Amino acid sequence: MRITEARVVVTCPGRNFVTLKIVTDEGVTGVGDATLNGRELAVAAYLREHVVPALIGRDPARIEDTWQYLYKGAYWRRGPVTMTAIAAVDTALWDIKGKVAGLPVYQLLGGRSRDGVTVYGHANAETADGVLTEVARYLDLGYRAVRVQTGVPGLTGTYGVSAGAAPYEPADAAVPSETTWSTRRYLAHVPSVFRRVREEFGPHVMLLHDVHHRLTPIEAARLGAALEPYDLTWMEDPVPAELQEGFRLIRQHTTTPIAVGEILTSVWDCHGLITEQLIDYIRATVVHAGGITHLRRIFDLAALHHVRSGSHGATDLSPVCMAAALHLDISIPNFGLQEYMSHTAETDAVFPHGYHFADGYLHPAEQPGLGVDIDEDLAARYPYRPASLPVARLEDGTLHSW
Ligand code: EZ4
Ligand code: CO
Repeated sequence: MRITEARVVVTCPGRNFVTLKIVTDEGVTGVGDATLNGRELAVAAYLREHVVPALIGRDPARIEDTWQYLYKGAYWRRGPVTMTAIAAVDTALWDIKGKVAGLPVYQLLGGRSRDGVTVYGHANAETADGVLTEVARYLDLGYRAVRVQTGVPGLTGTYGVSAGAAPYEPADAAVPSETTWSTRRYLAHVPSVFRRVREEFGPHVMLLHDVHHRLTPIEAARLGAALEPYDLTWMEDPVPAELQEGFRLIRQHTTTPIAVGEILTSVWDCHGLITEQLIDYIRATVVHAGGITHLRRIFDLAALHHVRSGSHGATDLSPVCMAAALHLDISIPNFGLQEYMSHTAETDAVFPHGYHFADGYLHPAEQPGLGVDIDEDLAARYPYRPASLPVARLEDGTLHSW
């Protein structure tokens, strides 16, 4: 079998997605997500100009060799654009291998290690009262784990909190919008929100919180300590992750578990965090960390060091990524949690998929391959719209960490 064509599809059914579709001479096809929020066209060009020409004529069965070829052959290693492009190829090749074998991809990865993939949903609201209503709504839907985010009194617009009832969509303007951030106001507010959520819902629901890289290590240490009475499952992205040593300081001061990794793209970006056991959950994803092949390598390293998976699953990760993530999640020994924000009906229609939610769990599709596809005719009806993530400034105008 040979690869005869690889198409890069850019579409915007409510938000932007980039998808690679690989076609073979025997008619078997595979799909891979290549979406990099706010930088979509950089990956599309990387694929079209530099990767697709090298794929034509290759044997799609050689997944590991193709990964090594694209990674080592580029000379320029790592980074989100490169790793997302490689991920798209890798994911599509696993899809093809599953279809050829007649098996869902998780069977190729060793089969099930659990019955379902525990997911967490997003309870967002401007106020603490509002977020109690949202948590109740998720619990009614069957969720066992809920991420809790609220606005901060005195600040207008907080990242991760939707304006209305719809799931929040942070890439909101062609040129980045600007928000204001105050660490003092934030730290003064968050513990009181979790006190109320625990009082209302008791000890059993798993609660999570995303700091979105906003604090310094000592500030994060203080927040972690302040949240200990409310028994969080994790505190996410407490500090920007470029400086892995920063996590050592947080670790010395709090037992609140730490999750990090949604912007990390390779095992070399997180090996210190993992091998020193500075984190509890690694949130790298199929689409941004080199595909199923490389993410499995990260998760295997994590398994040796008591670190569990907690993959990113916001709406900018397409149903193709989610399908791939679920095959890994169901098969690895050290699965922790999977983030899940359901997509809009328009997105679901462009990406028909076989995975489904039931009783707090997602279940991967049982059909051969990943169990997801892209309807290219429908996708063509939604042209790309430039959309960037916002930036945050301190009250005095200083550009803040992100
Ligand atoms: O900022 O998906 O945990 N989820 C998040 C998301 C990310 C966006 C970035 O593209 O932090 O909101
Ligand atoms: Co996050």
